[in-house]
Amino acid sequence: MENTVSRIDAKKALQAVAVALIFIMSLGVKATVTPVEQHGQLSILDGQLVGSNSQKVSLAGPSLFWSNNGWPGAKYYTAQTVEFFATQWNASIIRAAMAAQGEGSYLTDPEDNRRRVETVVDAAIDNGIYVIIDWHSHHAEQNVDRAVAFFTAMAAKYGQSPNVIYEIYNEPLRETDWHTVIKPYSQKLIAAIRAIDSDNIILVGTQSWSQDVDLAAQDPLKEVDNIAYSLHFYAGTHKADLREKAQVALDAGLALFVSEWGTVDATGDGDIDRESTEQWLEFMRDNSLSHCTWSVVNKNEKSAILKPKTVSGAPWKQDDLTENGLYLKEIISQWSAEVSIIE
Ligand code: IDC
Repeated sequence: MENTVSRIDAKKALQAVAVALIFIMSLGVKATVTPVEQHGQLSILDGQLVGSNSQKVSLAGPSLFWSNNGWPGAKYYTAQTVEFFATQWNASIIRAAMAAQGEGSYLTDPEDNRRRVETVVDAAIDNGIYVIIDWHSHHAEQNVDRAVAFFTAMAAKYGQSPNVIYEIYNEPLRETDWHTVIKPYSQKLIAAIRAIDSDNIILVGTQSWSQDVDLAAQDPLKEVDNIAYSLHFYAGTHKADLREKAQVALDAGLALFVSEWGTVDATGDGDIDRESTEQWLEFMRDNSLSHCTWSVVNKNEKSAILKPKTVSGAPWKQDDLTENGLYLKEIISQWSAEVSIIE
């Protein structure tokens, strides 16, 4: 009798050890396989973002706010912010929206803004996630030489790193013509980057605040590899008609990348439109699009992820997050699991 009991106990103990071991190993696997270790060098294959094994990749994460000196987003360009989103939100990408217009931007204060971007890029590399270096401007064609010099420096410093994605023009305005202004600007920037970095992804902004991807499809860039076109939407304002434009571009074989989107109106404010957001999420899942959402800031506007009272740095508690922050956390933290189930 005693023997039976001790055999059962021993078996139970062994089982418990095995479960504990599997649990510890799974923690180890999770902690060691980062998104960049998993996907490696990204490229565009037949209009789709893929990893080094040619598997489809769909990344998700937040966009930082404008980086201007003195603006409310600048204080969040820290290593702690990047680590927070990588580890607490399971983000596979983060976007540094480097201000390239107006007071306190890279145009007036290049060292401060470049330092902020580099802090974020270095932290993304440390955390094994992808990072977008975005020239956040609505008038990039007015400062082509500055943009060329900046991206040349970024390519020289980070071109060897698979983590880095270049976004050369956030949002050209509606009146900024694709054919005669944006396309030639993009060709110059792409040539400057490709002179140093032969393969990292380059995101090209499109006419009308990066919405007219259908216009780009009529006259795409030729003889350049690993280019994706930016598609931006704000769910409260943009609905099925913008998805139709996106579908035209996808059908024409363009790779699209949602480098910025919001759950609210295009103003960055207004109510969260969950119904429209869910439709957009389905569209992005179906087409395996990658996306970054607006934005990491504590400004008093509905798209802000942090409450106005949240002035300290990361890590943040649930109570520091706005309604939008909580919703986006749910979306981003589940994204890679959802996408892999679909595939
Ligand atoms: C908005 C900010 C807002 C700021 C404004 C300045 O949310 O606080 O006053 O910029 O221009 C974009 C832009 C992004 C905008 C965002 C919301 O890329 O810079 O941020 N938006 O309007 N495109 C569509 C919407």
